[in-house]
Amino acid sequence: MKTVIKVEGMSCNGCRMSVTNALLRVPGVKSAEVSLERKEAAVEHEASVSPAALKAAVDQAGFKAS
Ligand SMILES: [Cu+2]
Repeated sequence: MKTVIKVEGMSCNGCRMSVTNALLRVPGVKSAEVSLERKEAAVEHEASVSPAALKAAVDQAGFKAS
């Protein structure tokens, strides 16, 4: 499954890596491609992973997911 979420608050490549790593730590996530320019994250994951869990991980990392 693939879910694309909007991510607010990223300003540099460090932010991008923080968001990427936060998403990769969610169990069931296979890959995460985060774009600074588009302010979004494309996440490849198993069906057991809910969009809410992905957004929560981003929020906990200090950013704003929607
Ligand atoms: Cu940054």
